[in-house]
Amino acid sequence: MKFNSVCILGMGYIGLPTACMFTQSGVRVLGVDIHPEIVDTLNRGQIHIHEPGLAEAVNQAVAAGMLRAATAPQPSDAFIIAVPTPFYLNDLGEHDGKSYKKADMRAVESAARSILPVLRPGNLVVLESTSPPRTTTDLIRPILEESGLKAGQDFTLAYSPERVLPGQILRELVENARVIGGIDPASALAGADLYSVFVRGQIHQTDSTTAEMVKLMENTYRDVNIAIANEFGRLATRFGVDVWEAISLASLHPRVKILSPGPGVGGHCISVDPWFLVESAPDLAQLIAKARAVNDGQPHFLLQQLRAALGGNLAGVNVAVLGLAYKPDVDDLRESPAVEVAQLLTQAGAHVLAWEPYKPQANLPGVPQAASLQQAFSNANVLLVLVGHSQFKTLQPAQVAQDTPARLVFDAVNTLNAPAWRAAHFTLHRLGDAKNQPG
Ligand code: SAJ
Repeated sequence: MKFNSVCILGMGYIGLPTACMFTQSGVRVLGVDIHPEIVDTLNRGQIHIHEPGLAEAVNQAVAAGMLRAATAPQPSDAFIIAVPTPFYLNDLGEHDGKSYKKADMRAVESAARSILPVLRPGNLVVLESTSPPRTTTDLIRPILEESGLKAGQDFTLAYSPERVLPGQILRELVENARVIGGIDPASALAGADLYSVFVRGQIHQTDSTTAEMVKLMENTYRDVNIAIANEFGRLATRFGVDVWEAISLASLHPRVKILSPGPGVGGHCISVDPWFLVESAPDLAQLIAKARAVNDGQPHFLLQQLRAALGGNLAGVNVAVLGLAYKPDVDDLRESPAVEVAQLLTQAGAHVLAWEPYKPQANLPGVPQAASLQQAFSNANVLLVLVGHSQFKTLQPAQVAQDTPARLVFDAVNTLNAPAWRAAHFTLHRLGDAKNQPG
């Protein structure tokens, strides 16, 4: 099947780079976004998000007349839905008296509905947004069939998850293996034809529900593995063990690779996607729900450990919080456990001054930010490292000792060179290390 034009709904971290990939292979793209200011920015050849290489790609695509943006879809050969699926923050599902977070499918639903007036026989529709199992068949299909056209007969319909890592999206979109699940084999084939326009990795065809599960399984697998690392950290604390030493020794086993404990799991994927399985089958997804609870509880565990290191009291302590991002060397604060730790500290009466090199002015409630690392250091009683940013790894402890009155350091991500900091007369605590406890 040949595609001359594609309409992509949702001009975010996935939709916009995907649009550029199509245009570079000669396919015209209409990028749809409900926010008029995003549409205007794109039509000027500019971008509203940060991703290496994207600004140039959009500029070229718009200048060449291959990419246009609009607030509503227009007739095209194929439609790709790439809008966000967050979860409801307050409206929780329930099972057995327990509360669960629920996926917010409103953006996906209204994107699908907006295609109705322009859906034509012979079209392909692909959902890329991370979604609970059976969304393509049970939610998208009935909406699209309100057009009077029949899926699998008049148009093809598929699900294809994105698996790219922020910071490397343009490369990974092309190189990563791609899974395309159709509501029938013809739909999977049409999807494979569409993505083979720019994908150089292998394209695997399957059914749509399997493809939905694959994406959720990938991120759930990682979440559960991080949860066990966090639980090992808690156990090590109980038994007087250094979890970092124990993890490196256990990982010498040829079939064992243990991830790292930390302040918790953040970002918009791994801390969210497991809930899509839990909400769909709470009676079955018990380990997954438990892993979420362990990871969500990690900021509280960290606070308890810090309190103990400070001799039992957080009130009135000046804490220099180093790092707010959800992981090293990104500017993304979404669902970041570091932000939660900072807020919990403020609630506990500590005076927080946070330094986030990638977002010095985030304006978060309960998280006063320093204008510089030096300012965060200047009046601190304790330095709390929450993210393994390169800037923190390369700190020189002898220099820091001159910049701060603090002599207590708590490293929640094992990113500092502990012997060097101790040699510079800092009292260094590490999350999950009860073996090398100072004092
Ligand atoms: N984390 C730990 N310990 C570890 C590893 C990570 O505490 O050993 C924490 C990180 O600090 C962070 C969170 O987990 O807070 C998630 O970080 P990550 O690097 O594991 O994942 P993301 O969210 O940046 O990207 C993931 C990727 N999925 C997998 O690795 C299975 C990526 O391929 C997906 O495209 C992306 O989710 C997504 O969009 O779903």
